[in-house]
Amino acid sequence: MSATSQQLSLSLAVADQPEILGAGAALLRGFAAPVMTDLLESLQGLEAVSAFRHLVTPGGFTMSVAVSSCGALGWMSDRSGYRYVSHDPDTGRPWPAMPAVFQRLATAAAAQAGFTDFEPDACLINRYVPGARMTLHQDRNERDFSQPIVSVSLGMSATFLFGGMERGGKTTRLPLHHGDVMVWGGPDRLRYHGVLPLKDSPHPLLGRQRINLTFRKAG
Ligand code: MD3
Ligand code: FE
Repeated sequence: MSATSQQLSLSLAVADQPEILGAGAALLRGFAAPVMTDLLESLQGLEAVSAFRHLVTPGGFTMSVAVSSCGALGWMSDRSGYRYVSHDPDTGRPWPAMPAVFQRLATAAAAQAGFTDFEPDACLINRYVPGARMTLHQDRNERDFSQPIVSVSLGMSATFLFGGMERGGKTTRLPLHHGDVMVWGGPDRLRYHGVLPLKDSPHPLLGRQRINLTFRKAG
């Protein structure tokens, strides 16, 4: 058994029961804590290869969240639309490989929420600084909606919004903290969701930023 798998099964033994947010949605508080050192070290390596950048939406707005990616596919947006691409447009090179600790964490979290054998091929890395936000949207650029999405929160806390299947519906607020992991699948996979403007309360390890790792099976 690898060190990471061992640390993650330990976390299963001691973690609270997942908080159930919907039939296919679970919040695993602190699930990333046992692998945090590895995770942050890997993240630093990735940032050095494929830097964070602000993308433009199809509507012509520059996003307040800066993004990068790792894995076989990376998420991309410009005036012509949203899509996944195999190369970083800024470097012309393939996206950096998904670190083993990222992959194991995502697979273990999905399994904990009841989705076995989740094998993400894309990890979108979002960086929020104070004031940055993500307006309500659905994630529908992936090929297979039967695969869940796993999201890992790092650094400053944020307020996550989850809504229904239509844009205008009621939304529920949920605070997300360093080390929390969310899994969205099944009937909750296409829910509208977003993040309120980030408040300025520096984090001891990451300073004035929030990083969110979003794992998808895109291809
Ligand atoms: C619920 N990111 O990158 S992650 C995104 O915190 C995105 O950076 C947010 O939404 C962030 O697209 C939220 C949690 C998340 C991700 C995908 C979902 C929640 C989801 C897909 C369906 C429902
Ligand atoms: Fe999303």
